[in-house]
Amino acid sequence: AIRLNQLGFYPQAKKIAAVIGAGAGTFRIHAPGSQEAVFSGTLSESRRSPFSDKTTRIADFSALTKPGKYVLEVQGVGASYVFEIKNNVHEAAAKASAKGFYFQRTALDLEEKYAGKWARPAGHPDQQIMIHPSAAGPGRPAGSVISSPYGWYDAGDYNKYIVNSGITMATLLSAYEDFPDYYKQLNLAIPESNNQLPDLLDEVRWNLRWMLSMQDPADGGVYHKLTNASFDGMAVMPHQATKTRYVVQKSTAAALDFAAVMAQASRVFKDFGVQVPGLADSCLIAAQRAWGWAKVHPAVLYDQTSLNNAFDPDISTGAYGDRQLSDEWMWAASELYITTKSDEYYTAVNLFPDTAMPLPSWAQVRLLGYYSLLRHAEGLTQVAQKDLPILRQQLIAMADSLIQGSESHYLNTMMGHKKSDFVWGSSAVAANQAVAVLQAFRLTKQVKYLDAALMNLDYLLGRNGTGYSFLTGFGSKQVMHPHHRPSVADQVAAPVPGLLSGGPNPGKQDKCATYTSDAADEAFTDDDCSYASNEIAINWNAPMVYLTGALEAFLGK
Ligand code: 9MR
Repeated sequence: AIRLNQLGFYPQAKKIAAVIGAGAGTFRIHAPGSQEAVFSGTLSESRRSPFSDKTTRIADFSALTKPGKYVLEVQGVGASYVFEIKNNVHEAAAKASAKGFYFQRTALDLEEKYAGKWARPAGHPDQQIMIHPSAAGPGRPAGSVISSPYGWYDAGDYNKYIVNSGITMATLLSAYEDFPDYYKQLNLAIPESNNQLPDLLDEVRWNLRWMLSMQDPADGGVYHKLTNASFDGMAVMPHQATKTRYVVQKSTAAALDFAAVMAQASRVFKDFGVQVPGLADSCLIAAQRAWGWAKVHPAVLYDQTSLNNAFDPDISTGAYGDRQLSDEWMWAASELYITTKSDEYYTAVNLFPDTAMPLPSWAQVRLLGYYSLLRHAEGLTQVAQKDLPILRQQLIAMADSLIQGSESHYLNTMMGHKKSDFVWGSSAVAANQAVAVLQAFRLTKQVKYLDAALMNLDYLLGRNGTGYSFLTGFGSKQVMHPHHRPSVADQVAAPVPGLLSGGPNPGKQDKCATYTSDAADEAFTDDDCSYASNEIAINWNAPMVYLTGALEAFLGK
């Protein structure tokens, strides 16, 4: 009943627990095994979850700053898990969530010295990929074969999707652009750790090389995904999953997301011309060609139903079928403009059609471009200068509206004000809200934004309606059975670490029998049948990397 960040708290930062079902009264904090209180306080007034109707009271022990191990106790309710107050309290989580991408790598043996007990043979070399009839083009007829190796598995399945790689890569590259000093020293213990590139960028490069191979050299178009015709069974290790793989139809969303990522990657890797000669130039050329293809094909949607009506074999894996591309245009234009400083990209698209500031997701990438414009504001040309102060204000207003109401909220988080926060992958909503307010913190240095980001990290690590810590391998009440094929198939009891579970989703599209609640904030089951609430995915891990890295960079010592 006592929900708190199960990893713990920074000595100098805000410290909150939410106590479910508590009456008015006090709470005490003591060392494990001791009865001597080192801190005591009064619980807040009662609040109510609008979803489950449960009541909570908030215990605020921010004033306890002394490092150590503690237990929080409330009479009549019980005691919390043991938690710590210490410097760098999220360092291990920051490393593990980035290392989670290493565990998702295709085409590489995961050796024991890097992967520990999760060592496994390489899966999916992806050097013999069929051109699906929907993807046929000059020089690449249906049934011909291309090589498209490397990259990460998208999620609990073994396919590789350009659209979802888009926001994922942007979030990781942005973490690097925002915190280069932090990432230059962060060692992820991956095979490339001893080279001269920051480890996070080595990891990004693994997927970048795959993405580059998804562009048709003939016309610059980008295949929407590389996939089996249908999902594999659950108890299959990567190297055992050997079904035929295809690249399917090119799409405008894929081309634009690809263009945006390549443009951003180009400027990031430009600083490493000695380590990765030519990569920055290759990325920029690839970005410009994809943009050129999109201009000629501005509205080619990926619609799996129509594709299956027209071509064989049928494809039934993840669609990532966005139908609204204005935000993809804004994002690609922004990134190409920032990297090239050519005004033609800035003016090619209406970057500010209205004042909406929608939270990023795979289907909504407008803010990825806005974050980048603000990040690089100082170096931009005249054409952008009139817009930047307004954009800055809008971003701050968005952060303010995310924060608004948190103080009286039943968890004291930004997450969970609205039922619509609990979508498929709700953990990424919490993480992306935090990334948004961290942009406001970078712009203003107002601590309320940093606090709000920390509150949402607390949500992900235990202060939530389920009581789970959603990052595998971390916390006292851990997710043990994510919908993640290697974790199911590998005979190791613990799941692959550093992966963020999707989190509560009242949609329950998987129809698993083991859910115990219909409430939006509780509709979660730690069962590998639950792809709708307990899968893991690269686009959810990436904002967790950003959030934990940012908090360590700002609050770690
Ligand atoms: O994250 C995606 C979510 O927004 C969609 O509602 C859902 C259904 O289309 O698909 C999710 O993405 C899945 C993808 O299609 C296939 N790999 C696993 C992804 C996470 O569940």
